[in-house]
Amino acid sequence: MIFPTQEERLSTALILSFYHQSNHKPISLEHLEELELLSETFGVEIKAKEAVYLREINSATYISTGKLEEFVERVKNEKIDLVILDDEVTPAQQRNLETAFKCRVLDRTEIILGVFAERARTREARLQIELASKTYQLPRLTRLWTHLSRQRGTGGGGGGAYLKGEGEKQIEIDRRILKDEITKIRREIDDVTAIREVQRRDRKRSHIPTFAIVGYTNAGKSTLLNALTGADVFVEDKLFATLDTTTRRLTLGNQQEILLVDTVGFIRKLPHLLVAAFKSTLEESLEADILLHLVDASHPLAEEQANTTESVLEELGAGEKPRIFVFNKIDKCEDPKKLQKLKIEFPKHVMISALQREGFDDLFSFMEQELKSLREQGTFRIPQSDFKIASELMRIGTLLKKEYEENDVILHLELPRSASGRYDNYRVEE
Ligand SMILES: Nc1nc2c(ncn2[C@@H]2O[C@H](COP(=O)(O)OP(=O)(O)OP(=O)(O)O)[C@@H](O)[C@H]2O)c(=O)[nH]1
Ligand SMILES: [Mg+2]
Repeated sequence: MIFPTQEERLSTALILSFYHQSNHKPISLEHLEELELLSETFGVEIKAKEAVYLREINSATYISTGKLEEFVERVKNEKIDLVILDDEVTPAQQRNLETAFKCRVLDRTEIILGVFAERARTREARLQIELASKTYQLPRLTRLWTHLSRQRGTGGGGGGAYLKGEGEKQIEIDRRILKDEITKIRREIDDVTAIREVQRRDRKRSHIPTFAIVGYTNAGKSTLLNALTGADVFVEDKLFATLDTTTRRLTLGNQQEILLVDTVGFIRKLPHLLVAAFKSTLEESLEADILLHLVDASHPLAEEQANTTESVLEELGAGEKPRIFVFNKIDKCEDPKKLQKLKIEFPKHVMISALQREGFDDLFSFMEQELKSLREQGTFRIPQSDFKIASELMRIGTLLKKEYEENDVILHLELPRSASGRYDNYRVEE
């Protein structure tokens, strides 16, 4: 894994967010706060932070010259050894900034990649993240701090982190090493994916309808799963507490059994390179019948977070999946106007507090309703010669009653509306 390196972990950091219109300062401050949480999860100590107004972007250094001088001074005086930016900058800008600051500069993407690298559990997720990290690193190899052999601890210890005058030749070698590694990881991913595909095809599709809890990181997804099912998923007031999926059974008020899946959270400006990694982790939830989109309604940026989640879902091909918006943390919603706006924007919603276990009855009846609209009951008469159809129906539906008449079998089932049309030839009126 390329980063975070041990040195970066022990760093003290200056974190900066940016806004380009003077009235966007409050939003920028919220983004700064999120970056702070992310950076802390990454493992660095925050020494200074600022939301910076940039009238225009300096093409060489991103930050305007005057501002940059100011921050360079601060970095020097406060003995800061890492600068973290909320915006993504070009490899050249990053290089120039590192030269100016005389310390390492990381952007948000690298921080997110680092957090994921640390927390991913499954082999596929690890490989995907490694691929993303290395692909990200490739155009940035000319930077001062990326000499590979040093990071692997084989480059003869000692010496400061400041590698002045690394030869072009070394960079060329590093680039080749990296490219080889990328090819190798790609191949490994292909292998893992192939195995998973086979497993998926073999996996007997469960008759039990599945709900996936999706939503922005820290919305309270794991808290909800735990509260509803008595599961014991790790909950933390940190970003990306969950990176794996957990599935539990749950019985709704009408005795309907369902499966509930907890998933990794989403985040704004999710690095594109990580979408593939997300996809593999999210596969189970993308196969769910219904999504519970959990929103931290008490968060100042609740609306932005909900929209971010929606666009990532779309990117993952789940834009059309039926969903219920679940407004969580209703116990600490202080701004009724904001809540009202959220309600108008997402009319199909229910309000809960996962922590205080409030609103669960409403949530259950919403879930029951939604499920009903997706499934229907039907009776099918199938001749013995079409035995395969009967077993197919029993696999995709829930069998309510089975009878035999002469050589036919009569099945009463509840099954997904999306599938039932295919069997119209066998359907009988009751
Ligand atoms: N006040 C309040 N806090 C809540 C509620 N639900 C969850 N929290 C808190 O929100 C924080 C995040 O909860 P998690 O359940 O870890 O959130 P998550 O969505 O699983 O987060 P990630 O796994 O990081 O994406 C924790 O500190 C919870 O105690 C709620 O209804 N009210
Ligand atoms: Mg979680």
